[in-house]
Amino acid sequence: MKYGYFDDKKREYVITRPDTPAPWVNYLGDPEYGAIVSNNAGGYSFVKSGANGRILRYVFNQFDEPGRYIYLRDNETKDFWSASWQPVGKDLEKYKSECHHGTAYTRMMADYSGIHSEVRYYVPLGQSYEVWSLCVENCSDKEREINVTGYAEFTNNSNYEQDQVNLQYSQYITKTVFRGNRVRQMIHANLDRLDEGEKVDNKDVTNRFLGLAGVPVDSWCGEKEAFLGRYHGYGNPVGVIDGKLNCEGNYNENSCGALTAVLKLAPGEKKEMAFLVGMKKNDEAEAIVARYDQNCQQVCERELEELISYWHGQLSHFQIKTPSNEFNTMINTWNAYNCFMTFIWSRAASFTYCGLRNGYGYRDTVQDIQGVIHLAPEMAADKIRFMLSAQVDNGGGLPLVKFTHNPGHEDTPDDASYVQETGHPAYRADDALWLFPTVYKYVSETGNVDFIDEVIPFANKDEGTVYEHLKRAIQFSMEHLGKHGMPAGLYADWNDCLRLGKDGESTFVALQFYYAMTILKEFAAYEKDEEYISYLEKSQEKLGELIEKLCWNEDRFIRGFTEAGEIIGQRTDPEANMWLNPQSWAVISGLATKEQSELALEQVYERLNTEYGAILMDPPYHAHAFDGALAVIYNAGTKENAGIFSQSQGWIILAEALMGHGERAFGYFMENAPAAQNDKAEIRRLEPYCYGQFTEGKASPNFGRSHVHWLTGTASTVMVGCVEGILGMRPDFYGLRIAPSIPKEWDGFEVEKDFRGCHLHIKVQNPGHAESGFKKLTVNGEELKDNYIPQDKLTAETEVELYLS
Ligand code: IFM
Repeated sequence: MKYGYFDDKKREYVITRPDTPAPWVNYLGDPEYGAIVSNNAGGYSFVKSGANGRILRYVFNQFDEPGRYIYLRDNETKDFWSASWQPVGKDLEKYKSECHHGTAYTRMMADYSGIHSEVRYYVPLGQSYEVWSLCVENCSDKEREINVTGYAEFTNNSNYEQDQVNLQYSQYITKTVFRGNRVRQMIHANLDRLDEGEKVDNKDVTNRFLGLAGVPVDSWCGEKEAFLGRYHGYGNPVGVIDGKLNCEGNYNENSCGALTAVLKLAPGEKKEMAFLVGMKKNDEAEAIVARYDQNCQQVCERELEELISYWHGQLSHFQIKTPSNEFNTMINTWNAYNCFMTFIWSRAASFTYCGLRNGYGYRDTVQDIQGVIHLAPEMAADKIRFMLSAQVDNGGGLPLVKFTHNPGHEDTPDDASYVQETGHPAYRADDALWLFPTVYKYVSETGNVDFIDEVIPFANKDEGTVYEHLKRAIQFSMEHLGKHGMPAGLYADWNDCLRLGKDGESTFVALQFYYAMTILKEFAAYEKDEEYISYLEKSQEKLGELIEKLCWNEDRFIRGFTEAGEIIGQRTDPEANMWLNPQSWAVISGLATKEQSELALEQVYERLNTEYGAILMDPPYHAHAFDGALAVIYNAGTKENAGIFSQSQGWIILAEALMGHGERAFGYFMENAPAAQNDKAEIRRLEPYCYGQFTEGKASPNFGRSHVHWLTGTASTVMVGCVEGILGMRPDFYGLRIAPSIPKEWDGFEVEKDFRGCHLHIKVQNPGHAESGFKKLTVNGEELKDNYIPQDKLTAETEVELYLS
């Protein structure tokens, strides 16, 4: 079933049926002011932190309520509806609507009883408040009097938990008043006698507002229950039914902002206005509303244009044209925007994450960076610096990097204080190893090899060059080896549900470690660090031999060893005998021989692949889980217990592509690509334009249903799998290799890529319908000897033509 379509020109997803199987949401704003809005206007806003800066209330797991509601009422018939289908939920035979989610804005159009409305929700670029820009038009042939009411449900406390559960406190600190064209909410208003900067019990007055610009306010309300009315709900608030709000504020109940304007519209006439919401002092709020009051339409138009041109500009650095619309729309717009959102928000705020995690997960964040390197490498570099500054001087990563991170002064998992504050009791085996591909990708994208000489502090004390940081990460793994001499599993590896312990060993980490040494050898060569190169060569050879000897099991790589020496993931195990990640990573790391790679990938295809992607392992744990197999707590076919863990899909795409298997690589992409399931919304449920953390596997009765939208490592790994793998864009320190792996049926494809200050027009031709390979490459008409373009061949506008066959 289909609920909408992609408008690729405008980079919008257009929802044509509002009764979607789940809230389909969009992200507005930036780290200063975040806002999430669903296709039915459900959602919330926050300043800096979803947990501690929450302005608008949203009740999780509760049918997408409340939200940024705009009600319309015909004062003659007393009939009312909303600018989004919900919350009033009119009969869809009579109520026609569209919701356009774009890059950092959402537009909703509705037509009902001869009245057309269009609301545009956005956060102006660089500002920390939000705008609900509204146009109401009378399309009927008689004059109409229409009440417009904007409703914003404020939290009583900026802390999400306090607002939701500590009612004996949070209700008694909040009140609202009216100020000309605004409802002003104050929290801890009784502290208003304090001087600037003074605090009582660390608290001062917090101010929020809902303002209306462009039209005069006729009536207002500042208290939720008075607005809704007891035994009423968001779909039939008494304030809207009555046609006039009570003009009273809140004192010791739930605060809200509700403002009504009365519009008299001649036939064909339209009126523009804007509701404004934020957390601002009274005079700042007054100035904000005033800015929109005179030329509301022009101001909003200009701000939206700025926003669109900023985001479209970011996406323009890498654009493709292939025979697959699904692939184009994901790479050009939606996967890319998804990558930016995970890059910005990590796992902080969505309809699944409420923001209570008070920091960045180390591995998640270092992985997320990879998804934006080809689009915004310098933005990525800043985050890489930040993550390097969260590496402990022993080389390990801080499992959780606090939002208040203070490089050089942090405590670590070795300190009880860190454990108590973050809930992370120990180091994880993989965290710092993610730095290797991420730093390598940044340096290769930009050619800025000197980056590795930049000095960056460690999290707890001291500082070192990026090169030194990477060496310490190697040292960390070297100092945490298990019984056989492979990297220990520690508290977890990539798989949070696999606790192999300090003497157990992880094949995945061993493969990451092997790969890390390959990368570091390249940096060491640049540094002319001969002694270290020979150390890495010997260590890598030894590790390689161990992995070969201990982990290859006829046609697959095992998953590791428990502390007791039990093998995980061997062919004969009754459960979890085939794991996805060790197979893909054996290829990505460069460890597996060609024969092993072919065999292992074939096993993945036969044993793990499904129509919605490859499952993480099989069969699911049920009766034979070892102590550290935490995945058994999940229902079979769910998350790490044999779910289709979508992040791993990116790695299998990459592995197949590296082997030149274009058909398979693209097949894996399509199986789990949101856009490719646009007509299966009733099965997938999640938005068809963003990735989810996992899809229920074949052991689930809901096979194909997907969960945990937007903020997932899937966005970046699939992006890398597609850009480096399928499209074959593989820069290194000194140039760009182009080695696509594509479906045979493609005649070719085109890429527009900004690269090191030049613009590349890349045309790949495939007349012989190969799935990979190389026949000829020309750069600005000059034929080169293979598929590698050295940096000195690049010109401001570089024409590249590659023949695969
Ligand atoms: O790798 C982890 C990630 O850090 C958090 N979500 C689950 C993934 C797999 O366990």
